[in-house]
Amino acid sequence: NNSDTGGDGGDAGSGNEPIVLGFSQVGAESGWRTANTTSIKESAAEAGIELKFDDAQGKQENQITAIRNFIQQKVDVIAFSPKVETGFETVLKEAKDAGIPVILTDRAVDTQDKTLYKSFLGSDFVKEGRLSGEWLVNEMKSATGDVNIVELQGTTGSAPANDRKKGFAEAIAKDPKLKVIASQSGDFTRAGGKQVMEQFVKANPKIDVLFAHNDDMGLGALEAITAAGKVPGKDIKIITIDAVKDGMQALADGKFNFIAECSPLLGPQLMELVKKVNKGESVPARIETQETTFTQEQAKAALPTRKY
Ligand code: GYE
Repeated sequence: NNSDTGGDGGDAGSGNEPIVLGFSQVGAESGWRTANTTSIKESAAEAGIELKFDDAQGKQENQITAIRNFIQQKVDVIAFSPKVETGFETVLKEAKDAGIPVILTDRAVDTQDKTLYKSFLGSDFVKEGRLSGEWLVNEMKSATGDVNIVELQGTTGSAPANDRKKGFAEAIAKDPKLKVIASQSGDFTRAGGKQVMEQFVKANPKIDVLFAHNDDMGLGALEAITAAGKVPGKDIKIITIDAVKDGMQALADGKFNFIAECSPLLGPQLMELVKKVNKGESVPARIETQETTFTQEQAKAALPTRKY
């Protein structure tokens, strides 16, 4: 356990004192993020864990400050969803030196030293990109001529943007007529998706497919596509990732064509991990979220019971 930190909460979890968890959230950029925040807050309350929640409002420096504050407050466990993959090494070392275990949720960091965190709980983003690409390869198997694809990337430098791009590129490489003609970040937001898609449709007379790294950017892009006189889901096929309610609705309505699911409901598994690392028990270094994919028909069937 971490009772050697010398903090007042050093015996947390052993008696009446609740475990104190410091959680640094990236921001509130998407429907996914909102559902993720709700899941974490609700699960902490259910598990009897005292949550210190910080919203970094999309800024890495705010996340670093929040983590430093958690260290100073001598919380029992720190968890966070790192905005980008690089630049967290120093603050992770500070947590380790203070004897406070860290759990990564949702997004990974790119560090050599794997002892800087106890576990990484989240999705396989490369797989999400690959499943999206594989669907497209099959969908376009009898198409003739070039298939022009535009890509709306997530936040630059984030694990989901890097990995989804990679997985998609690998899958579509199997069919040389599938060509990514433009690829740019829309920062995982609706406004970003709309703005970048406006530029895409202006610059490219023939766009057959949009691959958006999340539902929100795809939803923003719908407006740009319609404004350009094209029919989303028909003239331009749309693939997204997440499967939040608004995305699933667009899929059921025939405006999107395919979604690879990315579950934001990480709270319950995170609280289990928090309890274990607080007791000093060993935990798996990597815990992968279970996910599926949705076609338009599958979205229609799933929507009535979809929780977020
Ligand atoms: O796909 C996107 C959100 O990190 C998995 O971040 C998460 C991504 C999610 O803004 O909608």
